[in-house]
Amino acid sequence: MPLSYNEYYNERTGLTVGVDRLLFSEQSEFQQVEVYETDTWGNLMTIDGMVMLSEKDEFVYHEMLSHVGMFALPDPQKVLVIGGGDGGTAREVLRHDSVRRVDMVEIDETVVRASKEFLPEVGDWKNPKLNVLFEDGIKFVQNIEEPYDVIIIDGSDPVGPAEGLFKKDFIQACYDGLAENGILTAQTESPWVQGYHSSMNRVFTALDAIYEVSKMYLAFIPLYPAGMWSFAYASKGIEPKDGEVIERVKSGMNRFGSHLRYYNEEIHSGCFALPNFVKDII
Ligand code: SPD
Repeated sequence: MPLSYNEYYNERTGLTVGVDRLLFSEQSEFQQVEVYETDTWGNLMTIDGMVMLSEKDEFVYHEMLSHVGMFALPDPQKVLVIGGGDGGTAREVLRHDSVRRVDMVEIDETVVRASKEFLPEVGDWKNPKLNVLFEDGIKFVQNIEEPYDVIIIDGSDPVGPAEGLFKKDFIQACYDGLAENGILTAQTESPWVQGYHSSMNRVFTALDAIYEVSKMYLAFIPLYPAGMWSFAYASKGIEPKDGEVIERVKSGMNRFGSHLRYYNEEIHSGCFALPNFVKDII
């Protein structure tokens, strides 16, 4: 019988992907990291049995996690990515000419090693502006000395090492580590998975309390539970749909929009529209 990878997000309900081979499997100090060759989605990385990315659909997540926040500022120079060990978020951030340095703080070197070998197109690893640090992102943000223009939280799900990324203390430390007009974006799980509602609610309650502006936005990612994914945008004052921001998105699309496969000006404006059942969660 052909092999399948299954991720169950509610007892017997979940996602099935046809698998041709297991390419990588390692229990690191933190988590079980695996990469499969699939019949439909290219190579697929999982952590503790949950899909992190596939070669075919990763562009949606990484473009949305990066550009929605990056375009909010006229000149983002210093960017911090917490997690993001596959390199996809940093790759998108580095498309912005104003960026001078991206610090990517990944707790688990296994993720970077597996990505470089089996998802080689995802990261822009040779870019001299990329600085990879193998540290605990939660501790890192507590000791930021030179503030960042943008902080992006690209962690795994709120179980295991990423649980603390959904807590108020961490969200406050990110605020303290941001420059005057700083922007935060974060992945905040699928609105269809009831088991994550309390984490989602906790994050948005903290963001509302700490940041001047906080909003949820959505994208459609086929290999994540139920295909709908939420993200947080928070800032010290910049509204994501201000006229100036929209103008910047337009001019950005002229510069590098042809490399993007999901994000565009219409998506930027539309992604903040939330269905009522999603509003109820937060
Ligand atoms: N259940 C999926 C959670 C995915 C969060 N991060 C993915 C990492 C991709 N850079």
